[in-house]
Amino acid sequence: MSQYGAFRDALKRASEPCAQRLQPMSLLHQATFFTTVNHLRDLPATAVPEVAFAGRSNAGKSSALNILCNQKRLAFSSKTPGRTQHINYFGVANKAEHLYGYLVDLPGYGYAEVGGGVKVHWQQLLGDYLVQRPQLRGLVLVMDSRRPFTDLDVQLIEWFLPTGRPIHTLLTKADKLTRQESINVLRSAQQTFANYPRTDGLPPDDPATPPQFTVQLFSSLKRTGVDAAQRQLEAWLEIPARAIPTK
Ligand SMILES: Nc1nc2c(ncn2[C@@H]2O[C@H](COP(=O)(O)OP(=O)(O)OP(=O)(O)O)[C@@H](O)[C@H]2O)c(=O)[nH]1
Ligand SMILES: [Mg+2]
Repeated sequence: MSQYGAFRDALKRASEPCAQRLQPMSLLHQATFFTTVNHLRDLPATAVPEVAFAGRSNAGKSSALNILCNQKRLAFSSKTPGRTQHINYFGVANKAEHLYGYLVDLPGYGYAEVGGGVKVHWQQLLGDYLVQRPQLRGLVLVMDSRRPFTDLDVQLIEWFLPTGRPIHTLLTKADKLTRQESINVLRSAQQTFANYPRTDGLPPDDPATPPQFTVQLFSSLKRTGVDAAQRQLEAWLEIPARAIPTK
């Protein structure tokens, strides 16, 4: 671009109304810990939207939350499976303290070492939360891209389907796959979801209807897929649109 062209573009940008000069940074970066819940009766009595992260123990839920919120230790991530044993709430608000909603880190399932009583308690807590929480706008299903759709993942999907709410799947630890393996696992996951019927009452064959099930590759280590996942969360929490980042 000529010097004059760059100058003219800068002038044009400066004369745009503020609302059009959107921030590329996600409001999710401002997320803060809100509360930990150990019993359904203690769930916050708020009406704001919630987005829950569910998946097998060790799949990378807490790590994904930390990366999406650009914070090192917002949610506890650990090499020890079964680390998140309660429901943890993180609030997303703007500078004017308008609360858009909560991100909810759920206890992982399928961790064999946890003793009977405790396991039953948190699997029940998880299931009841997912099916009974009217504020829940969508589910982020976190699956290790090397082992997606284990029996418990499928059980969770089938259990959640009758709620009619959308599922966005993160195929995590994509840094451990080759490029070809990533392509294959993404395609195969999309095909698996295409076999599920729509349950949200929207017309299945209308191109204008947004899909109920979406899938993407993700790596907390390499920060792959962060922008796409943030945009899905922002849409569910009804956070105003922001600019497409310039590379
Ligand atoms: N290579 C790689 N490792 C990851 C990634 N995401 C998470 N991990 C590792 O996987 C382990 C489990 O991550 P967590 O985020 O604690 O998993 P979780 O799903 O919250 O586990 P629970 O709380 O037990 O349900 C940790 O050792 C992380 O460092 C990733 O994208 N790439
Ligand atoms: Mg965790």
